[in-house]
Amino acid sequence: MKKINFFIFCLIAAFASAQTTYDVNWQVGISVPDASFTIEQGDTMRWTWTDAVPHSVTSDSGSQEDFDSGILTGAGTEFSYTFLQEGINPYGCDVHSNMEGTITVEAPLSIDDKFAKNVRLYPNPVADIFTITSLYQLDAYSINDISGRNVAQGVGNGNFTEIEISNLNTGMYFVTVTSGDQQATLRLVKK
Ligand SMILES: [Cu+2]
Repeated sequence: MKKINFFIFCLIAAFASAQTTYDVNWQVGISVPDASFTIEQGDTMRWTWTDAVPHSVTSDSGSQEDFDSGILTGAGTEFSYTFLQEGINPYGCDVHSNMEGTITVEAPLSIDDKFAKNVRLYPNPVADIFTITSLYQLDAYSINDISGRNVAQGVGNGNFTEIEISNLNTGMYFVTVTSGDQQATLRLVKK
């Protein structure tokens, strides 16, 4: 009996430790990509009000799960929601129609998949400066041209890394980003 209890305890502990909380800075002007993530069942999204304007976090009528913070005001206000069902959850702010995003919930993903599905760069094509957003904090990036020659590299800056490439020739490049053991490569066009 004791043995079985311990086994169940371990099972619960292993399951619980796999769940993750992800942060969104919920503010006027947030872009759709910055408000959209692909997570897995059991993960929690946490929206933090980072301006002094009233907002809500409210699921759309076609959302897989229903969630609604109500309209709240004040920098530092938080709303968290744990997603338990696989599905697509478009949501937005009831006050600002252009504050919107989609939380896509999948069956448990590998860490590699989770990282790769949540790295984005914009604008693309880019003239001077582009931003890499990622679910996990970036450690480093490197940029190679199509012949594989390294043309730039540097350290990451948390979940938002801005990179200036006005000195590069126009054309296609491959941006490789790393976070811990995770790595992903994205295509970038310099115009
Ligand atoms: Cu709002």
